[in-house]
Amino acid sequence: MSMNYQGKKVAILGFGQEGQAMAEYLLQEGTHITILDEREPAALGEAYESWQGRDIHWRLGPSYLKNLTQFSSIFRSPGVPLSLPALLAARRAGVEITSQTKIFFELCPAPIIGVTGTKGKGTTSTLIAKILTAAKKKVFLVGNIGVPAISVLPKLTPRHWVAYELSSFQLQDLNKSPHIAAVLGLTIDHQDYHKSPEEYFAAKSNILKFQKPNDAVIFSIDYPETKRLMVEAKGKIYETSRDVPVADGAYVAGDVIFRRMNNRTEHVLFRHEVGLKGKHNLENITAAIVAATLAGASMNAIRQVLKSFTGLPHRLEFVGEYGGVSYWNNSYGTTPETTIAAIRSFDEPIILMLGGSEKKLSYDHLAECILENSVKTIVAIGLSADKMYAAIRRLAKARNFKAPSCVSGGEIMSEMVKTARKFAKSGDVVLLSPAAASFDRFKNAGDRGDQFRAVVQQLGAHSSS
Ligand code: UMA
Repeated sequence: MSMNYQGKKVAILGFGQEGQAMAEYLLQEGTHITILDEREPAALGEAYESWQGRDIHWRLGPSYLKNLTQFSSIFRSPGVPLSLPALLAARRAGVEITSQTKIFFELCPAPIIGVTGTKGKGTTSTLIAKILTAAKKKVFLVGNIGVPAISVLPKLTPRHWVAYELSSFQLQDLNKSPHIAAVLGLTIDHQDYHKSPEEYFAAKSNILKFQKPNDAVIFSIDYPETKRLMVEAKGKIYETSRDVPVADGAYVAGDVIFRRMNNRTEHVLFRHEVGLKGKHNLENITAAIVAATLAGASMNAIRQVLKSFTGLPHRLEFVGEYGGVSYWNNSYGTTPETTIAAIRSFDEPIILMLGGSEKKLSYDHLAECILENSVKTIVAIGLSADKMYAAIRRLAKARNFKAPSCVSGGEIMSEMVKTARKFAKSGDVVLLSPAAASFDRFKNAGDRGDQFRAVVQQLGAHSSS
């Protein structure tokens, strides 16, 4: 028995990807499991159906948080806020509130490379995993990227590596830190979930807070909120920057990406040789170079992957060029900052598909970026677009600028793309980068991006026939 949950009465709170993987693991351990989820069986659908006949109990629907004190432990899924009053009350009554991430860190026999940041963590952890694979190391890519870590635990040995994308939701109650931690750019996000920006940054800091002196931490020094965490570092500090040379780490100077580690400065690649588009990706690339080097990857493996890897779906993904207009899917641009980074990646005139569900963020910086860059038309595709456009108009008026025009994209993706296409001329870019979550009109950000890609490709099929 690897954990003390055998024969215990344990609840799994949230039956999504992590909850199901946790249930699978605990069943092998002989735990008495109850599934708690706000969704009713019909809404859980496949997740409910496929688990019928297994030795678990269910408490679904509105009363799912009642009587939590009957459990000795509760495994919270990342999407369930730790600040739920019922959870806090259960903890006060002596119930252990834990998570899959915590248990994984407790039991993992392999060294972990953890990556966090407001954006870019998926791309960076993927790069690290790809480089380590190219360097002939055995590596598992897990976490927020969409692979519950517990599902790979039985396969791990001390000879493996784990590249772990960690969100603030997963880090929030962690009490161990990875051996190598990378903190990318931090800006404010998830104010619909976290109580305050402070709570969000505190959650992020857990990635380095419990490190040991022989661990390592990599900071993106271009971000004040990231730099601020340096005082908490216990391990050796490395830095990355896309603007200034660093003493120990990786950076960009002019057209060249450099690695400076162990008192040696080496030219890694020219910027144009790199497969990933966008200046913001230089932040991900420099962090991946340092992390992979610390894990023992060769320069050859680093160069090979940086040249060949062109990106993940929904993260500034090139979809196609039709009628001289190129279409880019940045559906994971769910914050103003990611949309700002995407806009800055282009010099061409942009038709920007903007808006989604409201997250109570400020849109002033986004407005500034839109006015100062090449956005010529905004296609409103979600509820928050009105608030965003109001910020743009307000700033344009104050500065005596002309605001780009804003048109409604309608309710469904095919209408949205058609509207964008109507306003695009040859040489323009159509950019889906909503600066907002997707829950008003789509299942999730992935669904929004998949629909965009499908509609655009259909458009391409028509235009070439
Ligand atoms: N639920 C409740 N009560 C609540 C909230 C949710 O009962 O208050 C239930 C829902 O009805 C649902 C289940 O919990 O049935 C969903 O759990 P979840 O939201 O934790 O989602 P999972 O499917 O377990 O996926 C989680 C991560 N989701 C979130 O953090 C919201 C996935 O990150 C991650 O890929 C997966 O674990 C594997 O580790 C997604 C994400 O949106 C991509 N992450 C955020 C982001 O990247 O911005 C942080």
